[in-house]
Amino acid sequence: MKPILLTGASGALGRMLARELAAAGMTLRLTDIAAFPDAVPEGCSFIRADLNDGVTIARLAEGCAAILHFGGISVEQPFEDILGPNLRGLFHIYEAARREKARVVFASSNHTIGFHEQGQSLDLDCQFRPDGFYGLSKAYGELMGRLYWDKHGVENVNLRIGTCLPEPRDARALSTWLSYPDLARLVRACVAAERTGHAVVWGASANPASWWAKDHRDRIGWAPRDSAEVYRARLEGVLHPDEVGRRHQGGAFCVADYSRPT
Ligand code: 15L
Repeated sequence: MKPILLTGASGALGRMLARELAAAGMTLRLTDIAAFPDAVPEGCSFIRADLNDGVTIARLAEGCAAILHFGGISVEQPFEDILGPNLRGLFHIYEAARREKARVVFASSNHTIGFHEQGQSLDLDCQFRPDGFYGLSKAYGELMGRLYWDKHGVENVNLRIGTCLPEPRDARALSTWLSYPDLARLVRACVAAERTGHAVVWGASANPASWWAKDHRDRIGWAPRDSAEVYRARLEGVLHPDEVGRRHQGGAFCVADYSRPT
């Protein structure tokens, strides 16, 4: 079985995926700009690398069946900080995938659509409404996937991840929460799927309060099993202090540097 490259391996989701996917029998090549803080799972390797370094990324991807791209900046930051890891880095990932005929599983984000209002139901083809430079970089990533599928036949699954934490922490997450086990099963399904083409899947558990509807999950063969609803009593009063954060799906990310006159 060919190895799988996992970028962003030292982050919270990367560490969880490294553990779960290795336990499921995958041979992983782990990479991150930061050191890997855990013991490297048996049969796997870790190499420190910067996504800006296309030569190293190409070498890391050699012989891989898939690239699970969880690397890059994962929160709102100034444009200049996002540019290298999230835009140039993504180009290196896709060029490597093209060379290796590998599938890309991309950790996109709900912040691609963050300025849609809470309560509004969205399908996968809704308009991008990024809520910052981070969300904009994720929309760019999804479109990069569109381009490389249409032009080069590189398969890719774009996971529009909501709030992926061990437990939801506020009222917004009753709609956006994705449990760790649901994410691990989703990523395994993305690797195992026969054919994906260019696909978009909302990365959320089976939350009855979800704002997200149609996507390509049937093509991947995944259905979430967990639900944030069991936390409702504790969380429904935990609202963002700012009206802009309460009104929009992206929550706190919409508030950062917000200066639109009322
Ligand atoms: C994300 O994309 C972020 O990486 C994460 O830190 C959370 O804030 C999450 O979205 C969210 O929207 O809750």
